[in-house]
Amino acid sequence: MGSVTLRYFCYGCLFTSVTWSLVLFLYFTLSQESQPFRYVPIPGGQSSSHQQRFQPRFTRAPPADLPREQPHRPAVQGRKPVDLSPEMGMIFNEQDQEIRDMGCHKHAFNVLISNRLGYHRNLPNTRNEKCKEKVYPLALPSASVVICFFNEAFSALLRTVHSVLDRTPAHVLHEIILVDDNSELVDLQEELHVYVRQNLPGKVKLVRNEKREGLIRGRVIGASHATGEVLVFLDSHCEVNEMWLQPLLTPIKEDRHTVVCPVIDIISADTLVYSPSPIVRGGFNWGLHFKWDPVPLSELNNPDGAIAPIRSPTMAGGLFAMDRKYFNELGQYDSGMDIWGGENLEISFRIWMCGGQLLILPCSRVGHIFRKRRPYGSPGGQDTMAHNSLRLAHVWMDEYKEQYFALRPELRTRSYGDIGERLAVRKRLQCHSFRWYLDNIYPEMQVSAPHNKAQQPVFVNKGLRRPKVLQRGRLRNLQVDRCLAAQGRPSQKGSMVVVKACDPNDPEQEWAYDEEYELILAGLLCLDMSEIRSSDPPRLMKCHGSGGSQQWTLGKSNRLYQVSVGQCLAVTDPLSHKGYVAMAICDGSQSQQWQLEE
Ligand code: LR7
Ligand code: MN
Repeated sequence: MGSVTLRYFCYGCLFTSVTWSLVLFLYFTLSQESQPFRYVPIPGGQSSSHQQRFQPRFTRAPPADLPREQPHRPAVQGRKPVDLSPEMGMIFNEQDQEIRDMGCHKHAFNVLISNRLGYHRNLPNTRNEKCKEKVYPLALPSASVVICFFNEAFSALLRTVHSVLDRTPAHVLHEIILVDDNSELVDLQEELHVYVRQNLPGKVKLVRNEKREGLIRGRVIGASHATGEVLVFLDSHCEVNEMWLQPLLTPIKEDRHTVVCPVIDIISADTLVYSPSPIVRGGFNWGLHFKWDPVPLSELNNPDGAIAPIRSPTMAGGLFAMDRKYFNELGQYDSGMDIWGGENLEISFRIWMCGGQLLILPCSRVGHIFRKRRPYGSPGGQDTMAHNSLRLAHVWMDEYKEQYFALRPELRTRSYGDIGERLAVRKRLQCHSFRWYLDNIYPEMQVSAPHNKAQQPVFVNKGLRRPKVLQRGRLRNLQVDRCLAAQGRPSQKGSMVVVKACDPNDPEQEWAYDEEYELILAGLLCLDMSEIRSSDPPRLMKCHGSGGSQQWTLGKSNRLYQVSVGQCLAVTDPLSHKGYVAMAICDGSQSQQWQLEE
C-alpha cells in the first residue's frame, strides 16, 4: 500500500469521504483476487440508552521477544488463515456502512470486519516456543465453559463459541453454557436459539435471564447450571488459541485451590487483528481499578523462565478457570454487586486472603476484543463500579479502605446495601487480613501513611526538600517529532498537555525528571494522571510527592509508563495538528516513543 496508511476508527466512528474515495480507488486498482467475504448481517435492534466511557485497562510492553509464527496446526479445510488486509473493513454499499456504524454504536468494535471473519479463523501462535515442549496429563478434569453476554454482536459471540469447540479436546470439554443476560436485541435472541438448535446440539446450552442481572450474578447463574469439574469463564468476544485449556487445567488438577488465568492477547476493536500480549501480572490502584504490572524478577527467577506460572495479586476478571466446588466453597461472587465492575478485585482478594492462589499461565493464550468504551450502561444508570467497589472495600480491605476514600471522599457516606452474608463468608473461611495480603502478595503496592480511620490519610509532606532531578530536557515524541508542552500556560493547574513544535530555547518545554519519578514542567507543575477517572487525559497538577498518579517511568524502551493506571503516554492522532495525547495500552508503537533530550 506504499506510503498510504489506511486506518480504521471504530471509536468515534470516523471515516471521511476523502478516505473512502482513496480506499476504493486503491482497492479496485490493487486487489483483484480478494475472496468473497462470509457475511452475517445483524439487523438493528434497540440500543442501550446509557453509553459509558471507559478506559481499556491494559498495559503492553513491546512484544519484541514473542514469536509471531504461523499456527502449527494445518489450516482446517475452508478456514484459510485470515488475511486481515485493509480491505477487510472496506465499505461497498450503504448496508456495509450501516453495519459498521450500528456496530460501532451498539458494540464499540468493528462489527463489519467481525461479520466478514465468520465464526472460524486461524490465529497467530503467540505462545513462547518452549511451551511446545511442555507435556500435560491426558487425564484432566472436565471443563464447563461459562460465557455471559448482554447484547453481544452475533458473529463475535459465535466466534468465541466456535474457537472453544475448534481448539479444545472433546474429552476435556464437558459443555459450554451461554448465559443471555436478558439481551434487548430481539434478533440476537432468535437467531441464537435457531443457530444453537441447528448447529450446536449437544455440548452448548443456552440459558436466558428473565431480567438483566449483570455479569456477576450472570456468572453465578451460569455456574449453577454447570456440571463439569472445572468452571472456565470467558467474555463473549474472545477467541481461544491453540492448547489454551490444558495449561489451565493442569495446575487445578494438582491443587484445587489454585485459580488460573491465561495470558490475554489483544484483538483490536478497530481491525480485529489478533496480536500477542507480553507477560504481565495483575495489580490494582487505590481508585480500585485493575491494572497490569511488570512481573517482578523474583517471579521470573526459576528454571522454567518465561513459561512458568506467575503468581498474580489480582485478575482482570473475565477469563479464568477454577474448580467448580471450590468456586462454591469460596463464596461464588457477591450477589449484591450489580452489572459490571469490582468483582475481579473482590474474587482476587478473596482467593489470596482465604487460602487459595491465583496464577497466570504463560502457555495459555486467549484473545479478547479490547474496546475503548463500554457500549452499555446499567438499567437505572447507576455507577455500578462505585457501588461494587464500596462493597468490596467494606468487606475485604479493613483499615486500608481509607486509601480508597482518600481518593473518593464522596463515597465515604454512600450506602452500599447489606454485606452481612459476605462478612460471614470471610469469617467462615477464616481469611487473612488485608494487611497480610499487601505484605505477602502485593508488597509493591504503595501505601500513603499514616492512615487513620477518622481522617483522610495525610500524604507525606516533603516540606522544602525537593527530590533530586535526574534528567532535564524536552520530551520529544519520535513519531511526530514534536515536544510535550502545556496546552495553555505551564503554570495553569489542570492544564492538559499536547505536543508542539520543539523549541530548544523555550523554557516552557523543559521537563525535569526526578528521583521520585515525577515529571515537572518548567519547574512548576507535575504531570498527573487521575486514578479516579482513568479515561481522562493526563494534566498538570501541583506536585504531591506521593508517587501514584504522578509516578512515571521513562525506560530504555522510550516509553513513558504511568504506574497508577498501568498505561503508556501516546500521541492520539499523529496526523492532526491539535497534538492531543492520551494514555493507551502500551504496545511499543512509535506513537508511544518519547525521548528526554537535553
Ligand atoms: O450487564 C451485563 N451483562 C453481561 O452479561 C454486562 C456485561 N455482560 C457480559 C458482556 O457481554 C461480556 O461478555 O459480561 C462480559 C464482560 O463485560 P465487558 O466485556 O463489557 O467487560 P470488560 O471486558 O470491559 O471488563 C473486564 O472487567 C469486568 C469487570 O466487571 C469483567 O470482569 C470482565 O469480564 C472483564 N474482562 C476481562 O477481564 C477481559 C480482559 C480485559 C482486561 C484487562
Ligand atoms: Mn470484555
